[in-house]
Amino acid sequence: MDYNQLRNYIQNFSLDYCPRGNQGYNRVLLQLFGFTGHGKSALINSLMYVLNVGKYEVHAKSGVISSGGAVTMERRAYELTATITVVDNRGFGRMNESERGMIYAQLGNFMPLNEKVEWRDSYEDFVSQLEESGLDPNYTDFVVPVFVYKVSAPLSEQEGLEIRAFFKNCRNLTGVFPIIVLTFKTSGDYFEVEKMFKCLGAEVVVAVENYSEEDQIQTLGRNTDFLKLIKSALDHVTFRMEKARNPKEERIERKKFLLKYVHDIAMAESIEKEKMKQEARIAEQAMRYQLCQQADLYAVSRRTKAMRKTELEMWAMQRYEVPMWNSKDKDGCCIL
Ligand SMILES: Nc1nc2c(ncn2[C@@H]2O[C@H](COP(=O)(O)OP(=O)(O)O)[C@@H](O)[C@H]2O)c(=O)[nH]1
Ligand SMILES: [Mg+2]
Repeated sequence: MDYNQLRNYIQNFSLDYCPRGNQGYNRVLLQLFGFTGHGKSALINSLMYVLNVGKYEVHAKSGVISSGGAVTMERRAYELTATITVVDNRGFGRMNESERGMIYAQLGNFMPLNEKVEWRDSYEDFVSQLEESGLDPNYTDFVVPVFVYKVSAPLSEQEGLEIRAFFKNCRNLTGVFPIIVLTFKTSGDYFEVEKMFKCLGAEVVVAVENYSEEDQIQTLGRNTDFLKLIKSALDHVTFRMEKARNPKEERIERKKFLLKYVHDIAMAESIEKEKMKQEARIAEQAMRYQLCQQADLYAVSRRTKAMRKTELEMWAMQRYEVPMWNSKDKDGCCIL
């Protein structure tokens, strides 16, 4: 497929053309997620710029606000074509367990679109949010997770392990292994980073240099990278749509996954709290025991001193017939 064919294929893609028809799905939802500042919003603006002929426009606000926080605090949907929509999810700082739960909830489409995303970190809040989403369920979106990562950001071994587990969960949740988009293509060694993500199990890694207000010159290669990204998402969709699907059942499965995930986190947290309480109790007991021992030793030493004092007094009395050892310390013992 040459450039124009690729672009037309994407523009005209419809789930109705899948081998078994749309099976109840009516939209492909490219769900972007990743660390704040890695270029999710810039990627959306670039995709719009490449797909819709015209001048560069800022659709998704990009950059960091003066207070230091991220601009994107809500899930916002942007229509790329009649069938494909891209979602700018709320980015995360450093992935902890509860942030990950919220990302799965966004990926699973259990959080409303175009509304502010509040991180819920209690089990009860999270479950009630899932229940609320059931009032207006969305099971007509075919979700493709897209992980956006800046080439120039280093990843520690520990973070790599966490991301590997995270990708696997994303795959279990959506049926598609996250597509990795490496941004800032020309600012680092993207081959190395691509290799690293492939080692973490990634199937598709696409490197792009996002367009921006300052840098809008389109080239064939740069545009093709963005089209390749969408094409590989559509290939995954077509592959999955070859099998019989049931959107309602798949949504129920996603919900079960999420409930189990947050339940396991809540259990692990309460076990951890109980363990900490137990350790504090043991430490207190040990401290008390030590204090008792010290008190005992002190008592023994007092007794010893007292005995020596008596012995010496008796000895002095016998020898000189007068008490010689009268000076006492504050505890009443003779100073020897
Ligand atoms: N040079 C360059 N800058 C980029 C690229 N992607 C994003 N940026 C810049 O990085 C900053 C953060 O990007 P943004 O899209 O807001 O990140 P988000 O928090 O993931 O949405 C913005 O100033 C972007 O213009 C890229 O591929 N190349
Ligand atoms: Mg953003």
